[in-house]
Order: sequence, then C-alpha cells, then structure tokens
Amino acid sequence: MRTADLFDTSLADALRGSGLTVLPRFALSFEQGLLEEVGRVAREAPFRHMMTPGGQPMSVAMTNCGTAGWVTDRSGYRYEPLDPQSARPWPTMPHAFASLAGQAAARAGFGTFEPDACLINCYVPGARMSLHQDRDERDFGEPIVSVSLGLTATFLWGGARRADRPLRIPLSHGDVVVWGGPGRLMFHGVAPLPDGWHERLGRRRINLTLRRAL
Ligand code: MD3
Ligand code: FE
Repeated sequence: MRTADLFDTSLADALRGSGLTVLPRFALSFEQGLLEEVGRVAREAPFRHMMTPGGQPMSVAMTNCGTAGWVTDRSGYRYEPLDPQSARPWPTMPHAFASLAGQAAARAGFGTFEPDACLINCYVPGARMSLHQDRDERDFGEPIVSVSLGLTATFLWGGARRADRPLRIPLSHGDVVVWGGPGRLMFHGVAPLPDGWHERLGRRRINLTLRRAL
C-alpha cells in the first residue's frame, strides 16, 4: 500500500529529475542502533521547542548532534557549535548516522558525503512543519539525507516558489530520502502528523536530517 503510493507512476514521473531519491525502508536494518543513538543524544541534549524568529514556539521538538547544530531563536536561523541550552558542544555524531548517510548518498549517485550536522526532529500528532527552504548551510552542492522513524508523515514537496502546489509523499518507518542537485533549494514541509501508534516509537515520528553544514 505504502510502496504502491511511492511507486505510483504519476508520482514517480513527477519526481524524475527533481533531485529527490526515495530509498524505501533503507534504514530498517539500522533500526536498533539508530534508536539507541537517538536516546543517547536526547539524554545529553534534550528535545526542545525552539522559538521562531517571529516569537512562536515550533510544534516540532528538536535536538542536534555533530560539530554544529541548527538553532532558531528571536535573532534568526543558524548553525551553532554549542547547544545554547547547556553552553556545551552538541553530542558527537554517531558513526551509525554518518555511515547510513554515506551509503544512502552513494546509492543515490552522489560521491562521498561526510555529514557534520544532524538535526533530529520529533513530531507528535498535530505537529507540522510549514513550507520552507533550507538555506543555512554553506554549500548547496552537498546533498541532505533524511531518515524517517515511527509514525508515517506526509512530506510536502513543493517547487522553486512557495506558491507552487506541493506533491504529497508518504514517509514511513525506515524510509530514507536523499535530496540534492536541482531539488536542494525547493520549498518543502510536513503536513500535520495524524494520530496513530507505532510499535517501536509509540505516538511519535522522529526524523533525522544529515547535512554538511560548515
Ligand atoms: C528537501 N525536515 O528539518 S526531512 C528540516 O521530515 C525538514 O522533519 C522535514 O524539512 C522532516 O528542514 C523533512 C527532508 C528534507 C530535509 C531537507 C531538505 C527535505 C529537503 C532540503 C531541501 C529539500
Ligand atoms: Fe527543511
């Protein structure tokens, strides 16, 4: 069913050449290690609802690992080497994260990919991410690898302009997506997470985004 959605010919046609490669269930064999490492990172740097520059708390709770972490507050969006909440460096990037990202990027046809930052997003039912571009990284030539865990979300894949009507792509537990080339600066977001229950993660969706930030 889910696979049928992903490989629905019209969706597949629409995605061709857009710089997006979906690797269904690619992370499943890494599941146990990934979940243990997410737990370790979250003990050192707890999930928190960051403030948008406009002063609203985000519905998605976030933390980071690696040499830089993505943050937002009243002064804007940026990467920071220290967790502002503890004033200590973010937890180190687990080898399992970097290794999975490198293998996924290679499978999608990119060369060597060595991420230095991983943003970890935690969604509960109702949490969403409105359409945005990712422009805080130094080199837009580097791909981004995302790993979805837990409840299935509807990813919104827009165009070059915010007003372009987005495609809806279901992303389920273990799905990995590599975004690069022409897709790197597209508008994208996540529809409000529907209620549900996942056997490993319960009422949550966790998304890892692995990036070369610096
Ligand atoms: C497409 N996160 O953290 S991951 C984000 O599911 C973000 O939590 C979403 O958008 C999530 O910025 C989507 C997939 C993703 C990440 C970066 C992209 C897709 C992207 C950058 C450019 C184009
Ligand atoms: Fe994004």
